[in-house]
Order: sequence, then C-alpha cells, then structure tokens
Amino acid sequence: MIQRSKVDKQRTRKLDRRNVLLGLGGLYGAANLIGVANEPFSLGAPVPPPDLSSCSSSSLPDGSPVPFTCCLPLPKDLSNIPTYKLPNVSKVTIRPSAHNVTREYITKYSTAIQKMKSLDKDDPLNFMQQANIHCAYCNTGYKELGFPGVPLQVHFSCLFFPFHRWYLYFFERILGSLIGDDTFALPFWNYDSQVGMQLPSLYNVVNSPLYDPNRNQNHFPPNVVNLGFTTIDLNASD
Ligand SMILES: [Cu+2]
Repeated sequence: MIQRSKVDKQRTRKLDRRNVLLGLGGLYGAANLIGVANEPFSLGAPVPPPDLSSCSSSSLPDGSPVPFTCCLPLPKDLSNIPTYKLPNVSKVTIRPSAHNVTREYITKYSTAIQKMKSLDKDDPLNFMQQANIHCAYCNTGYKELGFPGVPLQVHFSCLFFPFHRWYLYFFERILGSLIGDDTFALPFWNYDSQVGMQLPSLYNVVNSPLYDPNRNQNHFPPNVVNLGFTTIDLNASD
C-alpha cells in the first residue's frame, strides 16, 4: 500500500513559492500563470478521479495480489457518464441497530441480499460486483486520472468518508429497489451500546443469505469484538 505522502509527492509538481505569490498579482505573475496553467498551486490538490480504463490487478494490504479481478463493468461510452441526480426525498429513512432488528426486518434484508446475489454475475448490481467496487477503489485497482504511475487509494485521505458514504448509499438503494421498498435502510453496527459490542448475530446464521463462511468464528459471540484488530489474529480467543 502506497503511503499518501509518497503519492502526493508523485502527483504534485514542484512549484516555487515565489511563483505562487507572483502569480497572484502583477504582469510577471500573469505571464507566470500562463506557464503553470495546468500545475496545481496548492499542496492540498484534490485527489483525481480514477482512470476507469486503467483497471488492473488489485493488491491486498500485505502487497500480495488479489487472486481474482476486481475490475468493474464499464459503460460503453466513458465520455458520456450521466451525473447522478438525487431523488426527491419525502420520508427520512432510519437505519436500525444491527443487534436489535426485528424478525420482519431480517426477512426483508435477507430477501434483498438473496436477490442481489441471484442477479447475473456480470450485472453491475450483482453482490459480487458490488464487493468489487470496494476492491477496485480500496485495493488500488485503478490509477489516478492523468497520473498513470499512481494507484488510486480512497483510504488514508479526505476521500475516505465521501467514498464510503456514497458506496453504502447506492448499496442500500439497490437493495431497496430489489424488494420494491424505497424506504429500506441498512442496519448500522451500534458498537456504542454494550450489547452491540459483539458481531451482530444476524450475520452468523448458516444458510442465511447474510452468512459468509469465510468470517472468522473466533470473533463471533460470546467474544467481544476487538476494534484494534488489524488482520492478524494474535489471540484467537480474543
Ligand atoms: Cu474501504
């Protein structure tokens, strides 16, 4: 995983501070501006979008390659991607805490996930394709647009919250559309509550669409989840 500072160094062209000051006023500054029209003035330059045509193999946090491709299906015309318009919202939806959901809610949520998993595997709304979004954007599947040597990484930068918010927003809306309920809301993990400090049990029912056999059973109840866990199980009993 590439450190942000290293990426910034690669992305940000060196610009003499004096040129910035001169560029803010005066004729010499104006001429200077022409010469640097495409150069960033600020070291806080925004992270460019992904170059969608650059997708290649992604890598895991330890640097080893992801053993499958996360590359996402692309629209036919990359130059004409419509801007998403927020729908009119007439009712605020409320996310329930995962440890406290009703049986009715679990049925609804499970049905939506099952439908998502049953879509054609190449369908962008398919469960695996949705997982691939995180893999491609968070495991350096893309390069930054205009910087072919810089892998895009939405963690460790100001992109973290916006990216994950829109990611969950669309995931939630897709699930709602699959069950014809535009008020559907994902559950949230209420770790602030003592009874919510364990992995929510709705995810550990074998044969449920919410179940994943790859989850480490050492972290399920009765164990309390260790928020400091960083991919290496030093103490299997928690
Ligand atoms: Cu992420």
